[in-house]
Amino acid sequence: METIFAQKHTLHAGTAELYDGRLVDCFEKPERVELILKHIRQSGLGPVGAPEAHGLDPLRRVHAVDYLEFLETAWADWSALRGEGDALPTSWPVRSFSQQRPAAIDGRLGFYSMDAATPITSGTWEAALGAVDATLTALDQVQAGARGAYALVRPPGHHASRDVYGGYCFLNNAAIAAQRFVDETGGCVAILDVDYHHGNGTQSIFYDRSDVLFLSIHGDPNQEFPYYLGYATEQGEGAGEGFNRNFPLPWGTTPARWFEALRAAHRHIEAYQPDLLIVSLGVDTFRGDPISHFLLDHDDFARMGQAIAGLALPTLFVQEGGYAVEEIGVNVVQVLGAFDAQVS
Ligand code: SP5
Ligand code: ZN
Repeated sequence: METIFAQKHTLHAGTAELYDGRLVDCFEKPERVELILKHIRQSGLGPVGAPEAHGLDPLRRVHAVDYLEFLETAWADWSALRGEGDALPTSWPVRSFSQQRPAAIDGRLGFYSMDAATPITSGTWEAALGAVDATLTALDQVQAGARGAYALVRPPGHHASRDVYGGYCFLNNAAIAAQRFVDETGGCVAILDVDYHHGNGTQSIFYDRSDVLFLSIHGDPNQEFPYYLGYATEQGEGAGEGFNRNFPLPWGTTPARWFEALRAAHRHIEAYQPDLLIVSLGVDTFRGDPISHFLLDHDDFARMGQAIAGLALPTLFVQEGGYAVEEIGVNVVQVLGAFDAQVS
């Protein structure tokens, strides 16, 4: 299948994140997608294309206008006061606080964010726009009849909700693609999120809707980031009742247990009969991932691609997490190559 890759990702390169009580090098770094790209070229998965500009309208269908304005201007406001260091929030409007937006940039950083692991830098906004354009260009290919397409993007998207960034995510690439497909075709979409972390942003964006089914297999939020969403009891609300499915799994989850959850998700997708499948493809379920605790091995990623192909749906793969940089390319190509082998 074709990969769409936005070179502009290099504009987003944070220095540090707050992790285990220390500022450490960002896990979400440019080498991630450069190494995936290198492995795609070596393995002959297919051509690599560039994104086409899709403008800001598709973003506005998913994200709040004030949030987009904040993201676009945050670096200028921050750097005017603080110089060259990355913008990181340190306080948040939690229970008992007013929910009004303060004027100070430090206050707005907390107002629009969920963690202190997601720096905003000089090029964050441009890089995030490039990721959306790449995702929508890959979607165009699927809408034009390709059986599958892959958006090789960063920053990732699935933790970003309508007006909150965090978990290394700013714009929800997969959600923007799903909304774009619904708007253009009137069809319905299933989003299968196989990243190790719960896709809280995607869930919340579509929580009250029946035209987008969201399913996520992830570390149990009782134990794992993002902690405050991703429980099995969250099944949608209003018109969306029954159109959200979570499969939380404990640290140490084996491939056998993980694939049981995938089969359960598979049955829900088959019953739903969507017109498009979007896969939020995080490979941080790998046993060697430095921040995660599942035990999938290289060959399990091929099994994953095969199983996804078995759904027999037009499929858009969107890159999310995966932090074992040496092996990230192998694991991604295992998924995509096995998908291609199964459908051809
Ligand atoms: C897109 C994506 O994969 N985002 C992941 C964001 C994870 N952020 C930090 C998680 C911190 C978990 N703390 C674990 C402590 C045990 N060492
Ligand atoms: Zn993740």
